[in-house]
Amino acid sequence: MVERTASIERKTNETEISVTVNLDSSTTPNASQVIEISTGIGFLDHMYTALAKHSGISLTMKCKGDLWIDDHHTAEDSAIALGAAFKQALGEVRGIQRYGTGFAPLDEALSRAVIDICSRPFCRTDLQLKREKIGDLSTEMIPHIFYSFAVAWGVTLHVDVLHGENDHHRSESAFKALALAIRQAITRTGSNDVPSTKGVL
Ligand SMILES: [Mn+2]
Repeated sequence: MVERTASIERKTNETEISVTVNLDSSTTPNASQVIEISTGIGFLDHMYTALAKHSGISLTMKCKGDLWIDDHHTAEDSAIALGAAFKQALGEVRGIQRYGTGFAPLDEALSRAVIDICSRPFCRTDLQLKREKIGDLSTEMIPHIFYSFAVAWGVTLHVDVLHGENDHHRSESAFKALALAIRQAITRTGSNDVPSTKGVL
């Protein structure tokens, strides 16, 4: 099987980003998962690292953004680039599970993510984060990251934090739940079937 990979370069006046993904690095014999993230925002690196690790992909991401303004462009554009990389790596939606559901606890926090790789960009989140920031990442950017990622990839995504007191835990469990949902949805079925009654996605 050919490994599903993509490289994305995205440059604007606000950010300069390179992303590479390999969706099959944890399922291909003798391959190893490589994760190297550098966005300049420590907590964002932590979230993308968790997302990559638990979705079973290799991910390298370098982002130089205008952090002297704030974290907005870096957080948004890195999510757009990551979504674009998934879209490019998958190509035509064929021979994959398509739907994925993930539940991930982190101590007292529990999150649920449901994804449909369907070319219908939509995102709804209910995270109820209370703090202004976690590290150097504004909490208002976290739902925006999920939104930007989902729209760039062209997936329907629902992410809910069901329980939790600690905002670091709530956020991290949400990213891990998304990772588990992605892992399931991109799993190859072994067929070449388009997983839709329409015959096309
Ligand atoms: Mn953590």
